[in-house]
Amino acid sequence: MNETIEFSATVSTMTRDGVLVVTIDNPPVNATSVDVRSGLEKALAHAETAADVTGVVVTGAGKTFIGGADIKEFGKPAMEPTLPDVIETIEGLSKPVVAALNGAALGGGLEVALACQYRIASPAAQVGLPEVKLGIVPGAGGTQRLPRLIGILAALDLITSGRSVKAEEAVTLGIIDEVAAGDLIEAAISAAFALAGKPLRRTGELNVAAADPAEIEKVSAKILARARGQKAPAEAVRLVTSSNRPLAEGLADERATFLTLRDSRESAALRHVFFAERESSKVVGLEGVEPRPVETIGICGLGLMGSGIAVAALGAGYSVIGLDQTSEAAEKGRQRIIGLLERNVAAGRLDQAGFEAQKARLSVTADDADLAPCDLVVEAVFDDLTVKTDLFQRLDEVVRPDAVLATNTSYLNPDEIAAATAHPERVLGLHFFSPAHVMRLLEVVRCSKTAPDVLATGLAVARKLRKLPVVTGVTEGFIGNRIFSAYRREAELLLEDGALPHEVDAALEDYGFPMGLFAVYDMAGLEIAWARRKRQATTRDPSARYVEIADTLCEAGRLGQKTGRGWYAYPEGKRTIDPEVTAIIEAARAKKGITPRAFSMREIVERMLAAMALEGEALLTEGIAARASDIDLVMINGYGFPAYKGGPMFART
Ligand code: T1G
Repeated sequence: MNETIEFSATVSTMTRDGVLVVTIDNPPVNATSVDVRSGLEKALAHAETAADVTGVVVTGAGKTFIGGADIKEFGKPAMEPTLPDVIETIEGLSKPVVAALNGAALGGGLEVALACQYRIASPAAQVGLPEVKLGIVPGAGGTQRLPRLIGILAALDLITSGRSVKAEEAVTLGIIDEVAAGDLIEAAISAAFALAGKPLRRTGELNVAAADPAEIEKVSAKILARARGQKAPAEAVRLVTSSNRPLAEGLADERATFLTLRDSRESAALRHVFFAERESSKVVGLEGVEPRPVETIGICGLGLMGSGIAVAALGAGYSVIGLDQTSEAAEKGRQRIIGLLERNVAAGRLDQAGFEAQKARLSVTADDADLAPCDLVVEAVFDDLTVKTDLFQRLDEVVRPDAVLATNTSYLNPDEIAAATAHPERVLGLHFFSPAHVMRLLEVVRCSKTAPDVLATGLAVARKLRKLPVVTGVTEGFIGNRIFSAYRREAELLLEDGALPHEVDAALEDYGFPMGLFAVYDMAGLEIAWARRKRQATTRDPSARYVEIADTLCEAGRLGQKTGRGWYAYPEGKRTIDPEVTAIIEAARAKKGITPRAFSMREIVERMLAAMALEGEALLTEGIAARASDIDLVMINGYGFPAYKGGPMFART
């Protein structure tokens, strides 16, 4: 190779066989910051004029090609050259430019690659346009060039879902030309060498393949329905479906749309969520603490929750030993777990070989002693203190003293469970959400005696399970259920003050919750909260306002959907407003002498948000949650709070 030329602090080149190899080195993800853009411009200008350069290869240092635009630069004044400028230079170069995708090419990274004349990837590479997940549309040609390469329907799917695809699928779709079998850079240099002097295939000059307008219409309608009023997916649909027009016109429209969305509240909220997710695993006091190694996970209680946890663990590569009270119950649990795995196979999420491998890593038993090999045991038995402490005391007898014990309790005090064991420092809470193999949120409960490496183990396992872990201190209901209780209480106060359940639900759904609170309540069943209220009755502040409506419903046997009636009635399974409930609410108001008044949707939402934020503040003051953004993540990933509103703590700012 020739000598290295540095065109900027992050862009350097070497020449080989007349091919200029341009490497972007801007850790952590080679984002296209201004230094990268100006370095690329200079390197490309050099390639254009240097007589000894016949072609160019663009690649990234480290494990990413280019992770996209630098999201931290959003909101700051734009600096020249812009990414579209650089991309125009790439596409207009008189010499072939080959993208050598050494890793993820996302957002602006894929847009750079799309403007190259040839794309070659290492097997580990992945490509995608995740912009909609940040509330924006691609801003450097993605919506115009991708349809030119792969057609409108495939581009619609990728751009409006934001999903990334692996190298093999990217070849099948036509996004990239080749997966390099051997050395990527060697292969890219050969490709550039072979293309030199030949007519260049410029993506921007290709025609968008004709597609069936009826099909486009159908797919677009589906996407818009799923977007629930979010702007970015709707704009992405508009830009992609109109890509069959002169490139310059499409690019100008795309850029203007991108800039407007970038400055929107929706995008600010989603960027907040992006950084919140990376922040949440940074736990004070755990820097440099090594997690304990975990290969085998024991799961006690193979009901719905335990089975879901087992499926998540098997999918992450762990061996699982399931324990239940009798061999019949254990066998039933095994069948349930296998049923869930089979569903993954049927849905195409798991292939036959994967299914066999996971099945082979699963065993079940009714004998405590069989849990001896476990590195971690998670209990998901009945939420009763005696049942759980008894189980943990039995586990003390059979598992190694350094194995970690986790309780999945929702409402019990895990400190009390830990205190009943021989080694409370190895106990923590892992609060999964149901169904545990689907829901991403995992509250990791730091008990008063939990050792740092035990907490680190909980986090490491959570990440391997591909969950989103949020650390919480001990309090009744942890972060999520504490806020949810405050939210529910406020909704019930609203009923007493004059709103009806369907009005509260309509306001919440209009705000972006997938389902209103009372509908959720009915789906989950009213009895758990009822039992809790009864438990708390003796300690409740008698001067605090208490709404009895939910108790009256429960006493009338209205426990939700499973009893056919709750906050709503369900004739033939269809949710309908029930005059009986309205009468109960009216009676409750009359009993307290409350004159009902009307509430606007906006007022309802404002009161609900304020109640959540207030409880969030309390959690921060008490040190239960480490940061406001953790609370946002919990509510978004466990309770249906719309991500594009940023969570209850972000929404109040
Ligand atoms: N900008 C700024 N910082 C970023 C970043 C980005 N695009 N991507 C990641 N980081 C930071 C992140 O906060 C973390 O920081 C560190 O990098 C490692 O990230 C014009 C408009 C590339 C797959 O949406 O999906 O292009 O916490 O922990 O698991 O159309 O990061 O260490 O301080 O996630 O190895 C589109 C977002 C932008 C890609 C790597 N691009 N990134 O995953 O590491 S918009 C994206 C990712 C755009 C154009 C537009 C992932 C990754 P810290 P990490 P990872």
